[in-house]
Amino acid sequence: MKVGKARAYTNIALIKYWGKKDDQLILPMNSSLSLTLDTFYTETTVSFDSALLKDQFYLNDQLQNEKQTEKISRFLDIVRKNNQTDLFAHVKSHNFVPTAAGLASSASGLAALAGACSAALNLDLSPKELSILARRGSGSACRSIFGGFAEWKQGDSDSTSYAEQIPADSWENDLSMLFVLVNDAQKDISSRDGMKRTVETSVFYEGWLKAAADDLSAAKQAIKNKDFISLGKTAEANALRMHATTLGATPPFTYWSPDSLKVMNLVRRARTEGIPCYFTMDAGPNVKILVQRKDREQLFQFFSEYFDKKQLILADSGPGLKILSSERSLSHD
Ligand code: 2P0
Repeated sequence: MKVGKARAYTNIALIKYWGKKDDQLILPMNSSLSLTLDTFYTETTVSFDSALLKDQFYLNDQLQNEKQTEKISRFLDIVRKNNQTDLFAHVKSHNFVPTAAGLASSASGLAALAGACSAALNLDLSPKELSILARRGSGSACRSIFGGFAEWKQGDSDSTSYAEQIPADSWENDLSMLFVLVNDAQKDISSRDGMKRTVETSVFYEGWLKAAADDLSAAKQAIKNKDFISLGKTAEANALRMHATTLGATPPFTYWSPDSLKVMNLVRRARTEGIPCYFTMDAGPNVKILVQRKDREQLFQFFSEYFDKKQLILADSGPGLKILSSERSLSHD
């Protein structure tokens, strides 16, 4: 039996990944930039075992059905093919999220799985190689190999599309995010389906690509200058541009709920009241608010007047992938 264990933290994109140019290899249409956070993470143990007749996937101690296991098995197939093994695996994942609010992230999940596979098979992969491997499971996972700021350079092939840490002289430790978990009655459109429909049909997609390239340059410059206002403004504009593309798709769709709009307006009001903060949103109705760490409690108080405290979660900048053990070091777990 070959066993490996790893932990990866989720990341939130400040410049969004939205669209693929290769669905199979998961090559993105644009480069993206993220902040890894410390509050939400996944721990995964992989055991490649000759006694198994198929892959088994347990999430939070629940055996997952065939459909839920499919994404994991497809990823394991890539690992098996790359490493000339035909062993099936037992995969045990725990998502650590403060509430059962549907914040389970494919970014932390697939990054942890890539790390655990690398540990189990003693692959000795570099961070760049781990990022490439994680990308094959889920695009955003390639950024969770790194702590702090990461840039996923889109590249144009399997070996040239990977994330790198953006050195920021520890400025990332001055930043926090407030998650506002809002209710949503709508049926989910997965990010995978949403971005595909947008690339194929949105009349706004070309504009998105042009803006995303400019936004990325502006965000990198803001990080270099440690300019919070500039980074926040750029991230907020970029999120709005991404979400605008969904309205130009056929059929049109949106991830926003009435409460998402309420949070966006409150963020604008918080700014006028002297708390610099900026929102971003992903493929769902929850809103994430970028704020300087020194202001995070004040922002929490501001929002607790409008939302239940259970709907509010603060996160700080988080670390990169941690390999927790491999076959020979299980006792160090
Ligand atoms: C991001 N999102 O940059 C963007 C913004 C959602 C909106 O990456 O198909 O789960 O597995 O590559 O990584 C979510 O998409 O999609 C995502 P796949 P993934 O964070």
